Amino acid sequence: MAALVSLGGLWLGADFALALTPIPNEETQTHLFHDLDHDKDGGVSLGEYQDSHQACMRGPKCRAWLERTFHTLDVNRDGVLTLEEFLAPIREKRRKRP
Ligand SMILES: [Ca+2]
Ligand SMILES: [Ca+2]
Repeated sequence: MAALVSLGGLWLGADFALALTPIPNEETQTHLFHDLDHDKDGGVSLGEYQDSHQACMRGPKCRAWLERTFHTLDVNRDGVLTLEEFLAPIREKRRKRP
């Protein structure tokens, strides 16, 4: 019973943290996506994604994190982020928010 209460507390904590984290505006993210898409082909390649994070690319840890983030967003693993893939995490957060 105590474990259940503690689990309930954890979930409450997670919901609270989620509620405090601002979700980026979808319109802002759409603009960002088009900024990242340098050659305007409608997709963001890893190169384009890295180009927009020049400061981050100087550190190996940040660089690895950047690549991991890109591959996480690239759901269909074709090496290109579509607007849908780019916005998916925000839409997911919005769905989870009470
Ligand atoms: Ca592109
Ligand atoms: Ca993709």
